[in-house]
Amino acid sequence: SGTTIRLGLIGDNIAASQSPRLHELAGRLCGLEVTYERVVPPQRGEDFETTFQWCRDQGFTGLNITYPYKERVVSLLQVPDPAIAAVGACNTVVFSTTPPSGSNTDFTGFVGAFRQNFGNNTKPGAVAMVGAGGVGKAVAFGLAQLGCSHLRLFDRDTAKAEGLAKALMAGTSTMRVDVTSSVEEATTGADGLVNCTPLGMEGYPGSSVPEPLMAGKQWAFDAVYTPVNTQFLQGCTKAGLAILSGYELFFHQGVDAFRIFTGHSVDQSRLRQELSNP
Ligand code: SKM
Repeated sequence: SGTTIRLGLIGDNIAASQSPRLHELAGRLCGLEVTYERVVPPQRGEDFETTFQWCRDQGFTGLNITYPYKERVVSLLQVPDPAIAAVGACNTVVFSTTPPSGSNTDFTGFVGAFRQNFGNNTKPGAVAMVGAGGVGKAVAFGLAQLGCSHLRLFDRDTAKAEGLAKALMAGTSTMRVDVTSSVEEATTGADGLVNCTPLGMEGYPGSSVPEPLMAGKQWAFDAVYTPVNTQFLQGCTKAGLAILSGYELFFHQGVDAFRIFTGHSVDQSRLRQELSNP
């Protein structure tokens, strides 16, 4: 038998994460011995940097990084891909280099999920996005990569929306970006609706977009995946929009991270099948 590939996830609120299952199943399908641990700095009584260094010293092969550390981790890393450096957040780290190298599979995973579900040549059109936090950054850069013509961004924290708009416009993309002062204004003239707020997650009931604003749009994506069928996606389904669920992003970011960690491309349909068995 080969050596164990030790992986983990650092985050503050990860008890319900499905990543350990995804990576351990992917390992099994590839004939690799993979372990994947949840590592929670406050539970260890440490700050993020101390926990990160501990993982490195313990010989972890790599890590996923989630809320609230995706931006903070960047200063500890090299980020070789300029497209990912521009995002300003990382969710995937490998320790084989010094400094460790960072990637963002929320970005690549969103692009992959969009193409797989809506077709390789489908463009997003004009998009209303609510929520400009960690995952919002990756999704917004993903929309630019997919050829989105116009992003209309709303966050109730206007400074966050403006910061993201600036970062997007500093990139090479030709996407037009507007920060709006309401959700309603963001959705005016949009083809696609994107929720990148935590609204709809277990414990955060509601929808970032009221139902009357869904009518006449083409498609919708929700970054929330617990539950998969959120109030937002239920409303969009009723209004006749094509749906991309947060589960698709979770799945694709995991497959992309597994490839970065191990060099193996897992059979996606077999992994989906295995994951759907309780
Ligand atoms: O970016 C991902 C991360 O890699 C894993 C994760 C999870 O397990 O809940 C969520 C996202 O932040």
